[in-house]
Amino acid sequence: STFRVGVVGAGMMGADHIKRLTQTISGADVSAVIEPDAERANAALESTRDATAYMRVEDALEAGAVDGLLVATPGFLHEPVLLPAIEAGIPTLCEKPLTPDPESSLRVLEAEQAGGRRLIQVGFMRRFDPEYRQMRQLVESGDSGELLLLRCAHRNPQVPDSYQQESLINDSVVHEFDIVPWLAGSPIRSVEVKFARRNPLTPERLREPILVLMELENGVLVDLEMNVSIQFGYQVTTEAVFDSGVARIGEPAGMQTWRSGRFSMGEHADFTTRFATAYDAQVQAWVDAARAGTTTGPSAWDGYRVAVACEAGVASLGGGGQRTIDIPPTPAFYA
Ligand code: ISE
Repeated sequence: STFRVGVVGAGMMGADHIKRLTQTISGADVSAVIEPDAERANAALESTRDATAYMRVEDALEAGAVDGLLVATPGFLHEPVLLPAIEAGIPTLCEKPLTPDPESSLRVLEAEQAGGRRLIQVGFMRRFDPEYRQMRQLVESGDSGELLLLRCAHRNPQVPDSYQQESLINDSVVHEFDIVPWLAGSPIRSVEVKFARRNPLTPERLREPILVLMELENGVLVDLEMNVSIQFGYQVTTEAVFDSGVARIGEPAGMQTWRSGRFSMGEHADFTTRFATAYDAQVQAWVDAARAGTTTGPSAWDGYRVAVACEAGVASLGGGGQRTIDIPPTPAFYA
């Protein structure tokens, strides 16, 4: 039978997921849209087959209207949705971050463990991107030798008014805090933020681009250029330096054009197209696992690890210099 999904939050991400669940994902359908804003809720309902709108997640749970929840509200609204979902034993795909700080992430972990089984997948979709997966395989295979360095760039053309200085870490670098240890097979030991010369096109309230330096437990050194006012397009690249070779992902792909003395290729304008394949694969993997009664992908523990890294990153961004990161060993429940 069809897996009935309640989508919580019908903003940009929620609307994108509703479209994906309705048109692309097999074995699932949107049965509920949980969104207090009537205008957004109605717009979202129009792109579903026959979903019902609810004001609060508790209402959808009590009505027995959902088999799974996809949470696409801002991070500070995740905990009040995750706790009742866990209580009701409902598998949940939660957009990043799990929650905005380590303390609230711990509360979610404790509730999940008390419930006795894993229910949460965190939306670190890069793990489902084909090129990231290839690079991870290359690292694991040892075909190019030992990994020494990762040189990352995360570039946005511009950011919305709601984006604040700390969003550089909590909204954007949050992705690298998940994917870098996953690629390199080693946790982050320290983080340090440096400021580049300020981009004159950066909004008044922000100071960027920044360079984020990470040292991993296994000695791999990582530098990340985080840049959110670069205008030309959306670009997320990684170069891996091995003892006897390099590998690159995230480069422009597709048709090449020669015209009027110029050579060009297309570039992405935002993350919905850059990571479209990753989002599709992520949501399909979540649905398949939930229907089989299991979980897959990044866990709530991964969400907690990243929240700890973000706290250190924000401290360094605020002038705290190099910060060490201490993460307790992974509990057996999440191993
Ligand atoms: C946004 O929230 C995302 O998740 C994007 O992947 C990232 O590139 C952007 O910087 C964030 O604001």
